[in-house]
Amino acid sequence: MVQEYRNYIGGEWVDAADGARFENINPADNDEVLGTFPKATAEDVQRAIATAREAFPAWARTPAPRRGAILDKASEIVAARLDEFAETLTREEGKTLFEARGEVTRTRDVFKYHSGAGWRMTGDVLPPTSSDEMIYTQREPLGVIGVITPWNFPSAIPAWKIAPALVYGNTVVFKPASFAPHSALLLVEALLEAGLPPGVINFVTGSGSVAGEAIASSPDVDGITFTGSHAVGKEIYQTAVDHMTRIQLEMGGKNPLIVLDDADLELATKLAVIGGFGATGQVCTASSRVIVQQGIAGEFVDSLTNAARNLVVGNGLDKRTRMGPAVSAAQLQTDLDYIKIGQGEGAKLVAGGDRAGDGGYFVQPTVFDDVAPQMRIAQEEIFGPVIGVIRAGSIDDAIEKANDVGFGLSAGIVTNDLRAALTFANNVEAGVVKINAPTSGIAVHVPFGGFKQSSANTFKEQGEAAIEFYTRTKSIYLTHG
Ligand code: UN1
Repeated sequence: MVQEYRNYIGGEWVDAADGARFENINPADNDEVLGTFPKATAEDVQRAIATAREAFPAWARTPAPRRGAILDKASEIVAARLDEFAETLTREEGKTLFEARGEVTRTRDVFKYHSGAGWRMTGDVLPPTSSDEMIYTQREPLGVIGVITPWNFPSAIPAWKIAPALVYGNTVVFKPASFAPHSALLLVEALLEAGLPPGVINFVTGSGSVAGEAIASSPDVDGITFTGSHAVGKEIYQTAVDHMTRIQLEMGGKNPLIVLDDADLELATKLAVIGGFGATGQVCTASSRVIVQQGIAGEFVDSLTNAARNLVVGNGLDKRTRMGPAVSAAQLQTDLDYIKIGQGEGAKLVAGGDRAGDGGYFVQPTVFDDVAPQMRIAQEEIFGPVIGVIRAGSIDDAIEKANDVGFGLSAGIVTNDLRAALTFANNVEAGVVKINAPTSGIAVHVPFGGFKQSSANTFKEQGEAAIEFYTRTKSIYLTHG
């Protein structure tokens, strides 16, 4: 009997209004149905929003440190259930158990970090303009926040949106991606067990076109935070503008890793493998382009090719596995389509290029050499384990090529030349810069967000920057003369 999970609306666990459900499938073993989840209707989502609105005044009045204490408790619950959360994540999303444990550890840390933000919700006292005046500012929560999240980090991304939303006094309507709803449900369970009052969080699963759209088009939602594809992000933005809803969008990337002639070959290879094939390339900070200086290019391509061929692809629960499957049949098809496109464009396939193994959506770690900057595989986000190597001359040429895309999320360089590293850091168009480190992997206390088409360029998330999106500032002039 397949387990039937429910949504959480208005403090109750409920089915969709019309009873419709969808299946959660294991991408590494397509015969395994992990459970079914409600396909929320627009009406269900509207009820979730109404409940969040009702719960808002009392939650906003709860002292911020007390709100933070609930997150602190939730962090401890995540820590205690880490193995279970990680295994659930691997089963539904496909990443290796090692990667899943890393992600759930991040969730634990995000809750812990933001729990302290309750003590730091400060304002300013400003100089008076007359002798009988006092001027100060205070932070207030925005209201109801719609949280729409992707499947690739189904635990950490919702955590880093929901934790600041709650600690700053907002209530939440949370719509996770349909390919990994169980990890999302576990987060909601942890928060409720930690003592979050009913109605403060509402959990609705279902399609983006119905449930996501109901959030984006609602006049009763005060802020929407979204991570996902550029196409969907743009639709949400266009819909939300009708009500001037505050918006934060984190979208795609086509992140470059530059390898200079002086780079340590072993390090450069390792960073390309982590950045390009980590989580099966399904990371918006993935190194999908490696821009290599001519002097080291031959050696580097050999080394990367070798590493790609030796990477063990399989079920993420198996300890030998270094790369799991694509998340879905559609993502696998996209990966294979782009591999064909790359071949058609004249790039040189040097590793992978095909499906791997049976029973799941496995694809080989793939490397193209001789990629030209304007090819589609060098411009469009594939979201799979496909690295395109672009050869460059000088450092300036490498930086120019790095910037020659519509996206600007993350960018890395491998070099021991301090001057080159700083020239890169100052001139690359990206919100995150990594020197001798993988383009993917970010710290919980550091502002995160992209430039150009990678973001709405409105608000950063994570760290102390999160307060800007999740609160509004009131300026108070008090005359006491
Ligand atoms: C990371 O690089 O550790 O969806 C996180 C994504 C990004 C998060 C990347 N928003 O892949």
